[in-house]
Amino acid sequence: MSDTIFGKIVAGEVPAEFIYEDEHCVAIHDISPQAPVHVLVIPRKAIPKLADAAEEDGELLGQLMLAAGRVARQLGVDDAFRLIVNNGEGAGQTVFHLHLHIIAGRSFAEGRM
Ligand code: IU
Repeated sequence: MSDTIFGKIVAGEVPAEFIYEDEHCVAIHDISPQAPVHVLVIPRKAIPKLADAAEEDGELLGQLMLAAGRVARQLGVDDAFRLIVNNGEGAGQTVFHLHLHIIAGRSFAEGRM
């Protein structure tokens, strides 16, 4: 799998509560939430960062987005959520196993990322 914490979580080597899972990915609550809803969608396949994704990962990337929509619906935030991917240390990525952040439950003031 991978040596990262997320590789261990998807492999079941580190316990975590999956609030959603399918054949492509799992979703967990972020351990250090930046908003009332802060969920991570983590592919089972370990791709270090988005820029490392290959052509053959195209379907997986689509599946991750679909899963994010499902998780948002499940949590009742599908009307207003933000999806974030931090790519690379300079962008704040700390775990080098691709993941999507679902952020919701706070105001998204105009102009603020
Ligand atoms: P980033 O995109 O790599 O910066 O995000 C990593 C996230 O993983 C960050 O929000 C952490 O709070 C979160 N996280 C976690 O939920 N559980 C963990 O065991 C570790 C990090 I390490």
